[in-house]
Amino acid sequence: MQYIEIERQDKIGVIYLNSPHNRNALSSGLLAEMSDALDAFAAEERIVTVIANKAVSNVWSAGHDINELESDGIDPLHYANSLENILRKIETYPGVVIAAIHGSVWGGACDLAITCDMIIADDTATFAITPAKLGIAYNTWGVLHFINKLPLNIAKEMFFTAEPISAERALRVGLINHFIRHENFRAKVEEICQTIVSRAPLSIRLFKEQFRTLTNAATISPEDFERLQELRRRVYRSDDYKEGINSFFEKRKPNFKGK
Ligand code: YXS
Repeated sequence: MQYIEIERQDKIGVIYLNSPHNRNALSSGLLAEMSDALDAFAAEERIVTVIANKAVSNVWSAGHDINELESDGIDPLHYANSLENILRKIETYPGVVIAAIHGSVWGGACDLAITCDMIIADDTATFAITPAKLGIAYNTWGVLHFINKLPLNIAKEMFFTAEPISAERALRVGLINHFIRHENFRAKVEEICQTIVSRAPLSIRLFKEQFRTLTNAATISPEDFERLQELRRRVYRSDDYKEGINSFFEKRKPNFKGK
């Protein structure tokens, strides 16, 4: 594999993000390999899958691969986007998916981490959701992930400021399950995995599906859905979105004009 490494330990599967040249950016190539690994672990009935990064990197993932963000008037986060596909695959995985976070987490990778069933982070971890930095029209399903996981004011602060929050604060606000000093991190992840492996797998798979179905039960009218889509369309067709993308590659601050 070119972008990830995988390990198998009895009923546990481990996916290591391993694309250091672009800080584990969630490229379609990396996401395709992650998707195949999740399919293989599900077929092998691995009741726990861990998504981690090699400790050598101080970035868990830099988020969606910005090179692959469409900016020609097409929705960059449409339903069939490879990141959206992997989020749905994590949500429907027949077992527990744990994000083991060492280093910083950015943008769509933050959505991926909170879509996992649990997050265990060490003292180097930070979390940022960054569409406002790039002028991106985040998708409505993605916003719902943060509403389901966080107090509304915290979710709003993260989206409006696009600033990272520390692991300590992430624990206080309930974004992560455990905040572990780096030296004890691997042992804690292993301990939690082994506890889950020791429980009844059929019950675990039932709970996973019950949580997913009930969590996604938010209803909005078709008219409201279309209205939000139109608001998103105005953003992803804006000059600001193009400015956000260009500023990243030109390594300069964006100059947003609100149009
Ligand atoms: O210049 P080279 O070729 O060496 O490449 C650089 C970066 O361009 C590349 N890289 C990325 N490439 C594609 N997509 C990315 N998201 C991305 N991030 C980084 O990796 C090489 C090393 O980057 P550099 O020099 O900045 O590394 P660093 O260690 O100084 O800083 C690490 C980061 C992660 C703090 C920094 O790279 C960074 O701020 N990256 C962008 C984080 C971000 O804003 N991600 C959001 C992506 S868009 C997304 O996820 C959603 C759609 S949304 O924004 O809506 O949430």
